[in-house]
Amino acid sequence: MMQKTFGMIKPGPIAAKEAGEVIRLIELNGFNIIRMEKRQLSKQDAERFYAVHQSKPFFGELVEYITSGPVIIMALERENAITEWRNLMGATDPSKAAVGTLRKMFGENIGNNAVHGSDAPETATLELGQFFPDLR
Ligand code: 3AN
Repeated sequence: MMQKTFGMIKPGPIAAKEAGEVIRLIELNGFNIIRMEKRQLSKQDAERFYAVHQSKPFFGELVEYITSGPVIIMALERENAITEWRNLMGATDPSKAAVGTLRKMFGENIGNNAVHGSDAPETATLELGQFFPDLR
C-alpha cells in the first residue's frame, strides 16, 4: 500500500551538519521526499505537535529541545511508509536502537534522538495536516 508519513530531522543532526547524510539514507531506503522544508518551530508549533505528550514529565524539555534550532520537516511517501520510516529511525532510545538505524547513527540520547516519525495512520494525518496543510 502506497502511503505517506510525516518525518522530521531534529535540531541535533542539523547542528552537527549531518542532515545531508540523513536525507541521503532516506532516499537510499526507497522514500520519495514529496515535501521538505527547513524551519524554526515556534513554541506554539511545538506544543501543538507534542500535544499527546502534554502530561509527561519531559514535555517541557521536549518543547525546549525541538525549538532549540531549526528542524527539517518532510512528507515521505513509499510502500508502508509509516512502518518503514519507524524501522529506519530505530528505537526511541538511541542506545537501544539497532545498528544501521538513524537513531543509532545520529542520536545522542532519548531526548536528542535525531529524527521523528508518525507512529500510526491517524498521527500521520494529524502531523502532515499541521505542517503541510495543502497536501492531500
Ligand atoms: P517515538 O519518537 O519513538 O515515537 P515517543 O512517542 O515515546 O517516542 O516519545 C516522543 C519523544 O519524546 C521522543 N522522540 C523522545 O525524544 C522523547 N522522549 C520519550 N521518552 C523520553 C524520556 N523518558 N525522557 C526524555 N524524552 C523522552
